[in-house]
Amino acid sequence: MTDTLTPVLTDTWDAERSWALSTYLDKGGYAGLRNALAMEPGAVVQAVKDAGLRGRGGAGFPTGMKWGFLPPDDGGPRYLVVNADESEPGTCKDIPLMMASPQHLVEGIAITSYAIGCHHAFVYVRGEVLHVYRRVMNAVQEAYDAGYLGKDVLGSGFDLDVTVHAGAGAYICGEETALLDSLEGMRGQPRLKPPFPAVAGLYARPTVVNNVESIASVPGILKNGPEWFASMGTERSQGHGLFSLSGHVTRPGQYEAPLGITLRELLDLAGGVRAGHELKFWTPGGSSTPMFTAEHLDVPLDYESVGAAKSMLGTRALQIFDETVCVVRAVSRWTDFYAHESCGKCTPCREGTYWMKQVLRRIEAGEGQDGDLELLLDLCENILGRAFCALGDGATSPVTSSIQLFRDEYQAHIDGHGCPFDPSASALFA
Ligand code: L3W
Repeated sequence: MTDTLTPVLTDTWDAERSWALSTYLDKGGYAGLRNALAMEPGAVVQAVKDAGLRGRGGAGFPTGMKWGFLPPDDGGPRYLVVNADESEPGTCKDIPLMMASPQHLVEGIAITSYAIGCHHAFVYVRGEVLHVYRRVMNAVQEAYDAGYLGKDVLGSGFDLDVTVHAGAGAYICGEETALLDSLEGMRGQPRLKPPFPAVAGLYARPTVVNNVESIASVPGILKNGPEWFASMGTERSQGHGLFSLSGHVTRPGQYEAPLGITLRELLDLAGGVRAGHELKFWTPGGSSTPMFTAEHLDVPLDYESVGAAKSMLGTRALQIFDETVCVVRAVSRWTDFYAHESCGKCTPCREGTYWMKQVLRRIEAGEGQDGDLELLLDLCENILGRAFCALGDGATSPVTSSIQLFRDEYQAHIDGHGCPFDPSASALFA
């Protein structure tokens, strides 16, 4: 386990059987659910609003407010769907969380479902990670056996069933409406919004879609109170979060810390950039967030400060690249990913990511032409804000930000008819 400043979601990760219900109960697990069941559902929603919890899946939308968007109960079903389709390049927090301590998520599902009046919740797990799917299934079964799920949860009269569903392995299914289509058995493609899922979601019924870490953060709020949660972080980005350090860092892994921590502080915990090397560029929240350089080491990692520095906090996926990495090569690999994962529904994303890939590939291969950088920026301009969902916008971030920060390096590939870097020195992009 890595160092952690706020051991909440990571509190059992060092235990031998960290994932077991008994380990979770030893740490006071399910006290939040007991507290919640003694409250009115509306008061539980209010507690999450007061805590200031914001969505941990990338967008940072206020969680309690999202729950509050559900229309009044009309007697029909309403659903909670947990987005566990983690697949953004660099993003690696929900999968470790579900592997190490899935009961945080299961308790969060029970509390959230009670708060919003849901009797059937779903967890949509990324298709490729069978071990995670099994681990969450096992955790759900343990919770059923102990009376935390099923009929008459803890004698409260509240009934809740949980279905764990494995997707088929498509990045687009992390987009909430494509996820709902996939869960309904259709090909996963984004739906037009509005209506938002809160109004017409799964099977056209009111649905809350939340990220794994968002839901896993709910038990702590109900156990310790909203003030406890709000006392961590910054004024408008409250609470704790998982920061995932990967790439050229001495001790990569998950660092749980208050929002507003800086990369410089996180690197102190993680042993710094790999020995003998220096930071060249990094992503604050996965490949879809505009990249930063060493100049941004002291930017507080909260929604407002990262936004003010012209990027996004996203999923706090801090990918660290040292001076051995060719930025063109890195961006080219990410663009391959977006082109491959584009669902094809809208023209700007389908065609734009394809052409960005072609142009980046030729620059990388030493066949770049004068005007290629303008062409890339023009392609980005024609995708940004014109694509059907956030995937298209996200695909432009690494391209535009890297040209802005490393234009000379791109130009050197074009003028020198090749890549000046030795790929084996970085040992990251084979
Ligand atoms: C009801 C309204 N609900 C907004 C809800 C909406 C959604 C949430 C946020 O993308 C970002 C993306 C990735 N009534 C509402 C309303 N909502 N207005 O609020 O919505 P939105 O559209 O701002 O974001 P999103 O579509 O959820 C998420 C970025 O996160 N990201 C994520 C990467 C990771 C993955 C992955 O690994 N699966 O996706 C990283 O930066 O690019 O910009 O629930 O319904 N009036």
